[in-house]
Amino acid sequence: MRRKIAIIGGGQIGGVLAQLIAQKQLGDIVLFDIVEDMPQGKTLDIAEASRIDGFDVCVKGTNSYQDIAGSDLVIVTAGLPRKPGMSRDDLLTTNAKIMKSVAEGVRDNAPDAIVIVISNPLDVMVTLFQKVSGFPHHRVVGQAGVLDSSRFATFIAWELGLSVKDINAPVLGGHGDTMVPLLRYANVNGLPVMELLERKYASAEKAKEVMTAMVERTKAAGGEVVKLLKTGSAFYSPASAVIAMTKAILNDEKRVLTCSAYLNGEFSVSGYYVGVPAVLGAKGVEKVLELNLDETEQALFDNSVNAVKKVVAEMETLGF
Ligand code: TXD
Repeated sequence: MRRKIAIIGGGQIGGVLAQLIAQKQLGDIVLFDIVEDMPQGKTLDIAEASRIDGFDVCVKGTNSYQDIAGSDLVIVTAGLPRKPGMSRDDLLTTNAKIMKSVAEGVRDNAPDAIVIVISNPLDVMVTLFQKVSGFPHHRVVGQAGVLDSSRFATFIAWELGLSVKDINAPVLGGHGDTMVPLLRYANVNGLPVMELLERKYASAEKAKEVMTAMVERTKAAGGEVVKLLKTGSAFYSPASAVIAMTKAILNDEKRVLTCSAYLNGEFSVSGYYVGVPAVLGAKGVEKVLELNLDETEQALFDNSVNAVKKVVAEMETLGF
């Protein structure tokens, strides 16, 4: 039987996602938005490429939550993006209102779905979706780490002149300015990136300087794109990141991907969604994999968790 995938929010990310899902034939698609006609227009446009791209899936645009009934997977992209000068946390008030209504719509119409949330501020929006929907924690997950890690890997590939395919560069923590790129774990098919940098520059000091610049660029990478686009935020790469998670879930791949997952004591955190390595399969988040963090890394991770906690508390004082 074909899978059914609902995308809530048919804006920049939602549109690219619908096209990628169709081209990859991952399932039938329902694109929902509150804006009248827009999701219908985008899906018509995508469907009319089916003969050219050779895909057979149904692509439907809608303004009615009833159309998402029976979805195996729901991807939530609804919410405003940043403008230049804004932090992700500045989106809290507006996007919390949107997320609450989305969670109610999904809860009432697709109660058995696994849900990937992508709207910002990410970890807090995942928290809110789970709270309002009442879905089990393992069925609600956020996308951030796949993209943040890909950004870090891209900068390392450019620096070393090596294929990005061979680079693993985990980024943990909340999806904000405090995220934690793990330079000690960054490797090129097992070879530590730090060692390759030291060899390239014949200087431990210079290697550290170059790595620090890449870490800082990774942390600010979302803002770098916002500054260039001026009217919105990144959308191609976030959509690609969601595709990796979608495949892992729908094909029960057991991939280890960094995502915003609910922590129940792992990494010494309980009761919060934060970016950590997780096993994604048919049940959603099947396991959180812990890493040994040294003192500095744990301190950076704790700092990032505290930043998430602060915004969750702020959201609660707003009545959500
Ligand atoms: O890696 C990540 N997690 C992210 C997240 C990377 C980049 C951007 N990220 C965030 O995703 C961004 O900060 C936003 O919060 C979301 C969506 O970004 P996008 O660029 O797709 O924003 P758009 O183009 O403005 O699209 C949002 C759509 C738009 O069509 C609105 O009409 C719709 O959301 N919208 C709603 N849909 C359903 N229900 C409600 N209530 C609603 N309100 C607005």
